[in-house]
Amino acid sequence: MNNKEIAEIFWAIADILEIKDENFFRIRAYRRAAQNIENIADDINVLAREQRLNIPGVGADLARKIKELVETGRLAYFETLSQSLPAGLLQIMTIPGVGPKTTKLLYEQLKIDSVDALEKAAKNHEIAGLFGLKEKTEENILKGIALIRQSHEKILLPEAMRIAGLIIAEIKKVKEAKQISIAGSLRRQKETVRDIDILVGSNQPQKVTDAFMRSEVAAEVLARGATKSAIRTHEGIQVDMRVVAPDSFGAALVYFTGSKEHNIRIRELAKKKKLKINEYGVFEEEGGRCLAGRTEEDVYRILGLVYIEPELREDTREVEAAAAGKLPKLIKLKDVRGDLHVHSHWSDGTASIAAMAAAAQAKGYEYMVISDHSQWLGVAKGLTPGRLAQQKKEIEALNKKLKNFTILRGTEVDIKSDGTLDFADDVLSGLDIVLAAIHSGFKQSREQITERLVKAMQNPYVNIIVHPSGRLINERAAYDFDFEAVLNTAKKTNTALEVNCYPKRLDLDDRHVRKAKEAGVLIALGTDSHAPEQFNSMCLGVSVARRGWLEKKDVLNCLSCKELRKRIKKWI
Ligand code: DGT
Ligand code: CA
Repeated sequence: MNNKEIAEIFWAIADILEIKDENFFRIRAYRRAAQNIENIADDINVLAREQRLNIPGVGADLARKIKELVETGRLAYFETLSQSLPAGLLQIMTIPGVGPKTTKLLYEQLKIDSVDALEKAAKNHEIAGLFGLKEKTEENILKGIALIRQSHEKILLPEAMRIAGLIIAEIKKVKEAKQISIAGSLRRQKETVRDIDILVGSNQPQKVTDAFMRSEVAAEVLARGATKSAIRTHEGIQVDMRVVAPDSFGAALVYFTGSKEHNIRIRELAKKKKLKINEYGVFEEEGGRCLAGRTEEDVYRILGLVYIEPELREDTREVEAAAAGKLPKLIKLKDVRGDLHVHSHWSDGTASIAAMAAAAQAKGYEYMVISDHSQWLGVAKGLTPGRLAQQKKEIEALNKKLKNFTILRGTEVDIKSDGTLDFADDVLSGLDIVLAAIHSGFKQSREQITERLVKAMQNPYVNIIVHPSGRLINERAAYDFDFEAVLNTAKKTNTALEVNCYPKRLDLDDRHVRKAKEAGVLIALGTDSHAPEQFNSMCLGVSVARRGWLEKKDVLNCLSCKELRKRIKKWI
């Protein structure tokens, strides 16, 4: 079981305990542990095996439960607890606005034990009148059910960025809006976000709020206050907007960008300096004089810190690094000089190599790697060695014509279920660069998958492992593998690991990336473009890289084409 699966069991336990009116502190303990298990980069299986389960919020009892889950894949306590409740009650609790108390009431009074039964009761107006529940509650329940059916999924970063862009364009038209920014997890560029947060600096909140409500993306107004309002978009996404005085904008931006944990950390720091920080500014504890507030830079400076980029504000040692002047100089999109993962219509891409090269050149790149699939992947029209040789002629002819741009000849060679590669070494040796990936056997054991990846990296021609964890956001969890072992081998064999920029992959994720950097393993950014417009997703990979603390020097494709060729030489 991976970290997420174990965390989900803890979340579920907390929900069940809440329905059962159990001790508040116990419930909170499970939620805290679940959150921390989700947030750590370390593989919980490794931690359990090595008796290193010193995760915040995980005491002896929870550690025993984690061990049981890791060793047996089951938890007797959870099974017994689940059986004590009808299964549908847990689903009912996920409906917005329906908490454990209402769930319990509906079950005890109306025997409602499933989302379907709840929908029926709300439609038949059986709920209004029940212990103070109103007709409005029925409406809200029906809306909530529609919402959870429509999107039980988290919002992907590019979708949230698109919607935020539309709203900001609308607010920009209001001349009284002096400063505008995204905030929250979106500004921190998390791979998925729960909602969109927008912050505006203005002395005329009314006018700004009007523009927000008028925006074409708004389907429904959820709240409208003097400085805080919220809408729901046609896609069912909630957007919160806050308007603050321009003099407080910087302090408010720090506060509403978060993360909550980062805010707590800087509040502690302020306290040590006898200062008070909140969304209005930084104040002297004695006397209350305001020392900073208009810009984020001012706020951090008064606290004795250099500016901390939003992507780093996760309370993962960034405050200490800022105090010591040791923050990384984060990679930027413009530092990227080529795309390392591109498909053409030779395999499952939609466009010719020439069209893909033109699109890459339009992005300002010096090179791209054509990495069409290998023969085993029949569904993707994988290339045989014969077709790969034909492709070579086309690429060589194009390279002769192209100015200031090089098409590197590569492959995305399949790592077969026994860990052997889909092309023989003499085929691989003729290429400029070799990408290797797993496309099957996701359910193999942890040992088998790890062995496959390790074996692939030990091949003298493999330069990059692409989408190393195999996850698809909202669809498929990563396969189980020993990331530490992969990092060790990557380091030893001079193999880079990819951050695949495809919005549903973003694989490796930010936490893995940080570990790779710490282990001295290079990261390769690849869009995995199958069509010219997909080159745009490089910015998502850059966001993951930034969240993983990467600098230009940590990323393979910040090198020039010449330097790249030199760097990828293997030494085993
Ligand atoms: P999300 O929306 O779950 O993807 O993540 P965030 O970080 O955008 O969370 P959200 O929307 O609940 O709140 C936005 C920011 O507001 C959050 O990052 C930090 C700040 N914030 C919210 N609630 C609290 C709080 O209770 N304490 C502190 N210190 N900050 C808070
Ligand atoms: Ca948010």
